[in-house]
Amino acid sequence: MSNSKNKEMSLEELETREWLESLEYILQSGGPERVRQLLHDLDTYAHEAGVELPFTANTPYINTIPKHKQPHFPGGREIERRIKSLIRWNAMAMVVRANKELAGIGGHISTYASAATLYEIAFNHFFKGKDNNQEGDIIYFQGHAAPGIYARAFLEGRISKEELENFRRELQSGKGLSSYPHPWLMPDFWEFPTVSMGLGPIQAIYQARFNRYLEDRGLKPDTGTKVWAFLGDGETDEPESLGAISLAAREKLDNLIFVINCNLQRLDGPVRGNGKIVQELEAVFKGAGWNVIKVIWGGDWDPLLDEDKTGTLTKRMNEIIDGESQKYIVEGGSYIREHFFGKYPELKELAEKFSDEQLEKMKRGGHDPEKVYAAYKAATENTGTPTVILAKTVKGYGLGEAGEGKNITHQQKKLNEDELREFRTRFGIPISDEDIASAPFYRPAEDSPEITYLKQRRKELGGYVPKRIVKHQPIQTPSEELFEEFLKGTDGREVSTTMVYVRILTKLLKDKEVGKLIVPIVPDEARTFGMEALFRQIGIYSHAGQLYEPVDRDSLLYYKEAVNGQILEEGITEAGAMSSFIAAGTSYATHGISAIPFFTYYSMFGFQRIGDLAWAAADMRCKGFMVGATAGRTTLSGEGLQHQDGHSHLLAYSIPNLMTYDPAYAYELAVIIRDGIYRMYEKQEDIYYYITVMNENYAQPAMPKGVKDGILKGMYKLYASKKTAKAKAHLMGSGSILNEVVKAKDVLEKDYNVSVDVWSVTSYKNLHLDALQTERENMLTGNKKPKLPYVAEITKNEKGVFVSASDYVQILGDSISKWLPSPLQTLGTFGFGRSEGRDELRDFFEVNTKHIVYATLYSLAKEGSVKWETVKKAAKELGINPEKKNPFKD
Ligand SMILES: Cc1ncc(C[n+]2csc(CCOP(=O)(O)OP(=O)(O)O)c2C)c(N)n1
Ligand SMILES: [Mg+2]
Repeated sequence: MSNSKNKEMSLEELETREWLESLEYILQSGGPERVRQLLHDLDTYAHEAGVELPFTANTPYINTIPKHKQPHFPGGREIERRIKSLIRWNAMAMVVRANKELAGIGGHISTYASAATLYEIAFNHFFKGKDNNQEGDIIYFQGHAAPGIYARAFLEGRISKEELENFRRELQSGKGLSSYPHPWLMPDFWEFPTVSMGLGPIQAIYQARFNRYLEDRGLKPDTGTKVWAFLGDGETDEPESLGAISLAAREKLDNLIFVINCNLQRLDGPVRGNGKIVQELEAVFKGAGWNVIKVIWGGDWDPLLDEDKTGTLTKRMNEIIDGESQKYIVEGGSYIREHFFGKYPELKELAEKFSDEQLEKMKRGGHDPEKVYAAYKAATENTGTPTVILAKTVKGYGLGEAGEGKNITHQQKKLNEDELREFRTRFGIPISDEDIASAPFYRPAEDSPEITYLKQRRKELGGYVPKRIVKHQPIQTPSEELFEEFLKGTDGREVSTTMVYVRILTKLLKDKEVGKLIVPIVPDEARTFGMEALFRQIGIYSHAGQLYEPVDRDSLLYYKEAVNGQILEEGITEAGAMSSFIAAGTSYATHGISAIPFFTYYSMFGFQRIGDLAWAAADMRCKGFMVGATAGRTTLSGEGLQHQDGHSHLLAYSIPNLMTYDPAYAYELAVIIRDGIYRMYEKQEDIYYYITVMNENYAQPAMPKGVKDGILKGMYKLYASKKTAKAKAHLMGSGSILNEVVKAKDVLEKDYNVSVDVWSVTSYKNLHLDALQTERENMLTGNKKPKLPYVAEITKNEKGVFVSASDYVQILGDSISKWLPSPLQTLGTFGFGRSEGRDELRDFFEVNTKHIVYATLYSLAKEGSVKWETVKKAAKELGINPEKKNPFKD
């Protein structure tokens, strides 16, 4: 190197030193805020001068809260450690015992083993309970950690030994415990199903937002309740886990805390072997505007960090990748010395003060109660942003040779005697060598210091968690009068069921009793459904209010955002909107407020897109109305293959407690919605609703007498033919296709001398399930005089053929054919949709008038009441083409 180069280098060094000294001076004289301002100004200056600065959203790979800022730990370290050890033991034992009893029954040991400290600090110091009418925290426990939560409840005396014994054996006599958090199965215990990964985090975000909504609308006070979501680091791969985090920051949800257990492993192996999951998540959450607290190193590392004057230790911490971190756990002390500390002489020297055993025992942050406490305290006191705690832990912590840090650990369900003994000794569980093989449960005496402490802590925090309590009172169903106008028909005025639905919703919103409880939810489609009048009428909820003048301020229906707005306009996120639906639909339990959500969306983007959330809603005993608009494969014209829905009712069929309806007329819709409110909110049934509404305009008829019961049960006779003829047909229609059926009746009666009765089928699911249940009952009771299912009962005296047509797949109609008095010909819309007009689509899918007429004549010919020549002639007259494209395949 030349002399001048040397000189240049030292000049640079000199310059750097001068700058640093100035900065140090500013720090001393003006404090951190002034430093921040100065750096910001420098940054702006550099940008303006065209200097591109490298972007990083990361801080060094060390704890966010340094030792000197750590608060005093108020708990009893030793007693809390003993309690935690007992819970660890029982959680492990319940899995081991269950699998001994019945091989393959499953369960997870290592998830809780890694998360025990994260939970115990929260249980002993943070989670608020619901006693004395306190609101309590809302906690999403990681599904796979369930054994630990049960084991704690066992120590608390809330779960018996027998129940622990029946972990994953829910069908045993005596109570069992469900594998994961399922409110459906344990309605007094679990509140939120989390085990389908990703659903917990997104639901927690919208829950926290819904809490704010209730507060801003004056439906509940702000009591400082926190929403906690515990999730795995592998779980963050799910799009739902991270997909809504920007909303949480935008809405300033400082009532929300994510705790991500970064044990670096998922099911098969490392989460980011070649990178660092903690750093990756830090950047993602920081970028989205969250308060990020990293808890990486335990207190054992603090003295080392103190001694590290050159920054080499931090540098080394920054260098290592997760695959290496995992290896340190599996290989132990001498390996850590050689491979972690051995890289730099300063670190090697630092490590010499410690034995291999000491190095091996140096904890990760997520296993250090004081570090975790500090993080939780900071999170609960943080204002203005949501917080995520990224806690580094070891998967299978304490399992030793049985799986600590090993790739197989997630699936480990069995420990041999040696491994059990080792576990026992490591955590000091008072179980003798003779007893160890059976991994017995252990609960100290009721008056032991452990039980006393644990109970006292929970008492001070407001009672045990998790606990699901339903506090709400039944509400009065809106009066018949409110719905009366919809029963009268429209006197020839053509309106769609979507328009009718919006009108019903509008009236409900004005109702004294239920109006304020209605929560309209839309994912950016309100205008599509003609709901924009609601914007102005009830406002769009926005915590910030409306900070701008909307461009359409002069119009009657302007886009009004308001702090007390009632509509949740979620933007283009069906998953988010569904999460809001769940928060609202379960608020009768979470808050004791019977919110009635109406989630209106493009029916195609419902169950198909967010089916798993709909399943979780069912598990949670969620209530409310999912309203699939622009429904019907041939009714929604033009939109084509991706939009035209002919199967959402099939998908909805699969959810056991979901009521589904495909109504055709205004009065049907009105009857169904009123009954829905009655059943869910007055009678308090744990069901929810899926109703499709269409955008085809037609005259809405008045409600015939005596059909209410049939509408609700799923089928009623709409028209009885006045014609007498040899040929008799029964046409069944649903949704807007019922109109095609009615037209077909006229053609058949006029042109082909057939007597036709028309039936409106509002719910094939109801009919089918009723039939299945009636038959089951007949069979199990060996009933010699079997009861008839509803559909069989109402059709038993009918003669002639049956033909059904709907805008949905044929299997719905076929599902009830067995209970009809004669064979059924089903027309439906199986296949891919097309961009086309309504008439063309109906012709393509063979659900229009002409195909219904033809199918009826064909059925009658098969039956023998119509001649085959008539069928041939009709085919010609109607223009039936046997060579036509097949909608199943084309
Ligand atoms: C949607 C979904 N996909 C897959 C699974 C199966 N599964 C259960 S646990 C697990 C790994 C979990 O890893 P992580 O989130 O890191 O949790 P840890 O047990 O390590 O705390 C997987 C893939 C699931 N429960 N849900
Ligand atoms: Mg993990």
